Amino acid sequence: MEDRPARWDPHAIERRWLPVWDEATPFASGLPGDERPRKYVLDMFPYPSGDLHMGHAEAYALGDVIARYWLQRGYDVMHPIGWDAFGLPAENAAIKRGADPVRWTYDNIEQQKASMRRYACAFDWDRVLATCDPSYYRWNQWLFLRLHEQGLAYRRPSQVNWCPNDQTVLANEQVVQGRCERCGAAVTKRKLTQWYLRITDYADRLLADMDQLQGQWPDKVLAMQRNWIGRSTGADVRFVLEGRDEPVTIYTTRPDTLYGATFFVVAADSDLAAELAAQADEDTRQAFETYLAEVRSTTEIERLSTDRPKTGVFLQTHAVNPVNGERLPVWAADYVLADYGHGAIMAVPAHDQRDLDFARAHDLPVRVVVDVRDADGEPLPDPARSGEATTGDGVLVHSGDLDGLRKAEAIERVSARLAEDGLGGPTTTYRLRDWLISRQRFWGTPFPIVHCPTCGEVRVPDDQLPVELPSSEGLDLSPKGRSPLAAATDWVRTECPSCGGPAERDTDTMDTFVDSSWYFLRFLSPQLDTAPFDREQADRWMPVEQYVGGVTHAILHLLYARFFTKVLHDMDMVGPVEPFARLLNQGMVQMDGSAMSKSRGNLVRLGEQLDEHGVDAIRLTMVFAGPPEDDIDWADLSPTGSAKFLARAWRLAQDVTSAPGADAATGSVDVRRATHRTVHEAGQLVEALKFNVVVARTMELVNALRKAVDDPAVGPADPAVREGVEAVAVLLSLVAPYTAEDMWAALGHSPCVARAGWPTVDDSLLVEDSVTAVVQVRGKVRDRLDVPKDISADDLERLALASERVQASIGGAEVRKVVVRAPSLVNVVV
Ligand code: ANZ
Ligand code: ZN
Repeated sequence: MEDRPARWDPHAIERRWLPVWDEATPFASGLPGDERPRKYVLDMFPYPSGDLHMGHAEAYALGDVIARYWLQRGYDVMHPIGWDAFGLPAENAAIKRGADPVRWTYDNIEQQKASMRRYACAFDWDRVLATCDPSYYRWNQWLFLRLHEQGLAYRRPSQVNWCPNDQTVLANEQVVQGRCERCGAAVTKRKLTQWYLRITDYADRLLADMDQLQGQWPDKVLAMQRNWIGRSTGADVRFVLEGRDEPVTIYTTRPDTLYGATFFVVAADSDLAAELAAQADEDTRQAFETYLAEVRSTTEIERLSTDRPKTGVFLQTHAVNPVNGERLPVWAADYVLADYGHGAIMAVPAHDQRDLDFARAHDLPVRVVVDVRDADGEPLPDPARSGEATTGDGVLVHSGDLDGLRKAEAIERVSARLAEDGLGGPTTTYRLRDWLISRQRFWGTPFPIVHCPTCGEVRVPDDQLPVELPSSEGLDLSPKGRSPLAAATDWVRTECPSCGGPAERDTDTMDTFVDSSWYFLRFLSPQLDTAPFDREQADRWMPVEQYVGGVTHAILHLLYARFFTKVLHDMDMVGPVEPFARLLNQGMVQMDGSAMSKSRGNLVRLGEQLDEHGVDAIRLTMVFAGPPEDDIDWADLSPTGSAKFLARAWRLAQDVTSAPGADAATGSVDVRRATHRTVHEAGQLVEALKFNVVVARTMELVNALRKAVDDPAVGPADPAVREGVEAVAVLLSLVAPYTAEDMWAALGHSPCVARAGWPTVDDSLLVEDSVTAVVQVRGKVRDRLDVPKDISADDLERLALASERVQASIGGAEVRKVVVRAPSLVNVVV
């Protein structure tokens, strides 16, 4: 017999079980011949920026509960991990410290991997991938070529968001309140030729397919996706501009207000504004140029804000209202955006607040065309005087034959008529823009495109993939406004795949969101070298059953992954149109009320916490802290308390004296009830993602079992106690795997407890067989009776009337009626 330690020593049991698990690989998945049903559980893969931090510790503890649960329930669970390994930090480390981005990245990956192993993450270590590996990004390039063939990837010159500090292009999504998401520098605009993916072609499906996610993803995330796509329905209307052959189209959500248009506005930074200004007189041109320079330095957020003074320049020309022939002065202004709708609007100051502010600032007329009333039926004050535009529903006035119609009817009528007359018609607009994927950086996937002076843009043939990055040695990676790859002249100079003549490689690299848009598919067959992933495996595993990750990725990553999945579906490469069936956004780990950061000085180091309290206590603390989606504050938590609980649970396993396999049915029924109820409820709670409650229930069971062991009437030899402690070991295996494994061994079992199997629940032990019946006399409660749950009304009435207390309160009075609601209530009327 092996010597058992006298107390729970977290570090000793960590040392003891890690090598055993390395051998046993309990989380290997998708092995040939495995016929268990499958589940794909996925944690968002990390960026290898350094060692793991408290945020990772929380996320992986939560993901593990789910993966380990389904494994116990008898599923073949795929729970892979990889690294989102391209991106700026590696490159910045290279610039600052001369580090090789390749070395820097792989060193960090090794460090994180070692920490994940120690943290006992239930990952399938045979599926690991890193996106910076040529064997991965080769398939980024392959997918890009397929998109390019379909016209879904294209290049065009455009005004792009430019970070003057990082010297790179930013997607709209990466501009937060006018500033670079990474470095905080004020973002400016620049004209560059860039690669785009045509995600706008999928706008409608990205919206419609959200029906499948309703109730499975957090509502908040669905709302954010919806807003980002920003579907708006209205009408296009064509206006003739004096002195211009081509009419100009505007987009409006309120075609019913056409008769109320009193001026016309074009976005100051649009081509149309420049064209109209060029035709105006010298003074106007001057004024326009000055104004445009100001506008260029204003962010989109500022431009759209309602409480800014409304500035603009009159362009000395007029637009003709197609419904009544009125001449509307044309202005250039910044509150109209060049890239929404058509970059031009009809202004209806009576019914649009921004138009009204502009009209009042520039003395333009205001004409009410919808009679809007308040709740009492009184007309709202005249916008021209009140300064408040009336935007609600009402009846049309001053609007020709629309007069008397309500808003919705008028919208329909005008839209239809515009379409008949070839002047526009109903249309739908989106806020979503095509996805800009060019980056002028080194550490990313090179575009598999060659620019040839004769053939133009030529795709690199599939059999020449991957186009590998050159070595960074000797390259100046510091930002210069063009890609550092351009300086790798030997790499850039190549042969045109089409004509064989001299040509140049594209020197941009892809946004790393491309890498993460399909990595969940690569996990299915990470070594495959004939395709990005295996269709058969995709059929077997997709969609991901449960995705776990931070709410910071609520919009972009999820939108792009959804987009890629739809494209791959259309290419017949994957069945489902949505990649992630369920989504859990874990909360943030904070310290003293704010996000942990070095500069704030409130950083809690995971390694130190693990050294002090042990892995299991930290994992348990993370899971027990609250509902997984809530933020947690480390300052409020008690890893010491968690450790104490684990020691108590562990001690129980040491105390059990019955032999493995003892027949629990011969043991204490009360103990068995507690065990079976806890296991039953724990299963439901895990599936409802209420992991903290699972821990609470497990704690209750541990307390009950401790009482039973210490109770001479039950004692450590009772087989029901063994059954209970074994159940605790399995429940704890979801959260505190080392302690659970050690308990399992103490109970006489061999590893791994992770694969022990979920205890079978005996339903008969779940039945509550007695309930409390309340007996009232004259409306007052006089007694409470413990009665069988299925007692009949007659029996209950007899029992109630037999009660001494009930008899005492009836006294001599005559019983007029007895109302019985079995099994819980008896009402005696006297
Ligand atoms: C006339 C009108 C009358 C409007 C009225 C509103 C109320 P959403 O709902 O967000 O899609 N608009 C159109 N293009 C614009 C641009 N490029 N920049 C700024 N504003 C633009 O907004 C559509 C409405 O925003 C459109 O309907 C247009 O103003 C304005 F009583 O047209 B509306
Ligand atoms: Zn060529």
